[in-house]
Amino acid sequence: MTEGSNKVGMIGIGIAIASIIMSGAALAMLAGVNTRIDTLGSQQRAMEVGAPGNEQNEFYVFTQELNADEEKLGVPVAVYTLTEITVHKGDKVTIHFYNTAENATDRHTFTMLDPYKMSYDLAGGENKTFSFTADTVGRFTYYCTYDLPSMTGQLEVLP
Ligand SMILES: [Cu+2]
Repeated sequence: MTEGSNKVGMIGIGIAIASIIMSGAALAMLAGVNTRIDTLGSQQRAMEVGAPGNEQNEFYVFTQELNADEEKLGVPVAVYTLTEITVHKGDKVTIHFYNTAENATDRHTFTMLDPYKMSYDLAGGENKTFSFTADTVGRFTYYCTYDLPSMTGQLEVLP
């Protein structure tokens, strides 16, 4: 919950995030290195295309404060830059999680409940890389314990 000085940069990013929310197509494009597959099966899977320099199933998640008055809105205005992560069962998923806040006291977490139980709690300026195996199919929410109900994302594990 930054009250800091980097608001100018946040306006642009806030607009970008709003655009993403408004455009499902853009969201799908930014969802990670994996192309979203609606139809399942190994033939479809072979069509997945990654971005140059990225390993498959490797994702970068940054924290971001929207340029909005938290008090006035009555809801936390922190979000994750990546709110959809789509992988397949058996994939090794690697996440690079960055708390971009300038003040160390502005903490954010990347937290999931069972079956992907984990919680990484970072001070402002910290980052953490972690991996796990996507061994359970389904849709699972990741969230920040400090900024509920708004700071959430979805991990989708396809068969
Ligand atoms: Cu947070």
